[in-house]
Amino acid sequence: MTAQKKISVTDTILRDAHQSLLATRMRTEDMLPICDKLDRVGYWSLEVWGGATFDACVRFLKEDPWQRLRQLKAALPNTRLQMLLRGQNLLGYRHYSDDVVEAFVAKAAENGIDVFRIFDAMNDVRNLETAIRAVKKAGKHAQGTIAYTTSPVHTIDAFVEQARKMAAMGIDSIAIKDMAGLLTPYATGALVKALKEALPQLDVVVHSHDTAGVASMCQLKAVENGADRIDTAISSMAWGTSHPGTESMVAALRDTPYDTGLDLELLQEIGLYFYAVRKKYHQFESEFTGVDTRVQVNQVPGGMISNLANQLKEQGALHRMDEVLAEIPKVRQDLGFPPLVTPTSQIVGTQAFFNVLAGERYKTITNEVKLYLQGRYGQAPAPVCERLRFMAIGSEEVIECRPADLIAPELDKLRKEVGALAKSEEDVLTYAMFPDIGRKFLEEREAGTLQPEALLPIPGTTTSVAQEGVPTEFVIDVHGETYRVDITGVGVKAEGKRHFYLSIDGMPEEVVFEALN
Ligand code: 3PY
Ligand code: ZN
Repeated sequence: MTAQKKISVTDTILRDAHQSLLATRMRTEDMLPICDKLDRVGYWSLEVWGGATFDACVRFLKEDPWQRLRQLKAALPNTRLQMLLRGQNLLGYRHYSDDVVEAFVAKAAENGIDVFRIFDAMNDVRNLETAIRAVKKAGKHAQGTIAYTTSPVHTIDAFVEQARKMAAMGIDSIAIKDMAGLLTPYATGALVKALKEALPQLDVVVHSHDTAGVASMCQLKAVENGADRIDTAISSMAWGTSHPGTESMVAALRDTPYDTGLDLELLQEIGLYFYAVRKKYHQFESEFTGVDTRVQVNQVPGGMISNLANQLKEQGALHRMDEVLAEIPKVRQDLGFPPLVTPTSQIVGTQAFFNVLAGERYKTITNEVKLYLQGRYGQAPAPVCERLRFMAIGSEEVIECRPADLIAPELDKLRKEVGALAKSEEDVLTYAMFPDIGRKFLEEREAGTLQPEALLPIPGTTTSVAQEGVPTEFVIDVHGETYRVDITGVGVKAEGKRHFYLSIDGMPEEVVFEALN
C-alpha cells in the first residue's frame, strides 16, 4: 500500500440524498435537531443547499430557502456548507443574466455557503465562467464539475481538457459528478488517474449515484487512483439513486492508508435519527429509487424515470414506458449527446415522450428543443442532427457565443416587478429564480397563509416524531392570535441549554431555553 492519504468525506444527507430518495421534501425542522451531531463528525463539508432544494422549499414546503441556509449555518458552525449550483442556470431551469448570477452567488456566500459545486448540463465551460468568478470574488471555494456521461465524444481526454479549462478559470477543486450512476469502477479509476496526472494541484472528488449498484466500487477505485474526497450519504438514506453509505465507506477504508478518521459510532447514531425521519416522508418513497441496472443500458437516471412515469401516468400511457426509455438515447444522439442532468434531462425526456405518444418522431418539437438547437443552452458536445435542426428552427440563426452574452442585465427589472413584496435582496432573488411560485410564496408570506403541503400520518402513529402518548401538536392563543405549534425535535447543545425545534404555522423555528441556575 502507498503512504498514508486520508480521504475526506462530503455527506449529502441534507441535499442530494433526500432529493434522490424523497423528492427533496425533507424539512428544516428535521435537519436542525441533528446538526449538533453532524457538526461533530469532521466532514470535509456537508452538502445542504442548491440543486432542487430551493424550488422544493418555495413550491412545496413553503419555507424560505434563505432562512434555511442561515439556520443551518448557525447550527453547523464547524463544518463547511456546500451547495450545488447549475452554472448560469443557478437553481432554476433557464440561463440568467450575469448580474443575477453575481448577486445570487454573493448572497449565497453571505448567508453561509462555503463551497460551490458548479456544473453545466452541456459541460460548456463558458456557462461556468461568471459563477466561478463570483465565487472567487466572495472568497469562497469554487468546485468545477465534470457532468459525467458516456458517448463517442466523452473520452478521458475530453474530460481532462474540460478540467484544464476550468483550472484556468481559477477553480479550487474538481468534482466528477455522475448523476445517473453511469460510472463503472475501472472507468472511474482511469478518469481519476488522468485528472490527477494533469492537474495534481487540484483535489478530485467523486460524486456517484448508486443507481446501478456499483458506486461504492467506483469510489474505491477512485481512492486507489488518487481521488481526495468522496460524496456519501448516511446509510438510512443511501444507495439506490442516492450515494454509497457514509458508514459503509468509512468502514471500508478504516485501518488502511485511506482511513477517513471519522467516528463510526457517531455516524451510526446519526443514521438512526434519519431512519426515523425517513418514515415521516413515506408518501414520497417511490418504486424508482432502488438499484436499477437498466441505467447502464439506456443511460436514463432514476430521477428522470420517475418524472417520466408521472407524465405517462397522467396520459394513461404508463405501459409505454419501455418505448420512451428506448427513445431517450436516440433523442440524445440527435441533440449531440448532452449529459442527462437538469435541465437537459427534462429537455430530452419530454421530447422522447412526445415522439412516442404522437406516434411519429418530432411531429411535435418542444420549445426547449428549439432553443437548444439554436445554441441557447450552450454548445452541444457533438454535432447535432442537422435535419432535425432544420425541422425545428428552419433557417433561424444559431448562436455561437456564450448564451448569457445575449441576456441583458435583468436584476433591476426583476426588483421593480416584485416591488414591495420583497423585503430583502434575497426575496428578489427568490422571485428571480421562479417568478410564478416565488411571487406566490412572497404573497402568502405577506398574508400569513403559508401552508406546507400536508404529510400523511405514518401508518400506526398520529405524527411523525411523536412518542406514544406524548402530544407534540398544540394550538395556542397569544394576545388574541392563534398559532398552530408542532414540536419536531428537542436537543441539548450546551450545559443548561435546551433547544426546541418547532414549526409555528408551518414555519420552522428554534427556541432555546436556558436554566436559571
Ligand atoms: C440538480 O441539478 O438538482 C442535480 O442534483 C443534478 O444532478
Ligand atoms: Zn447528485
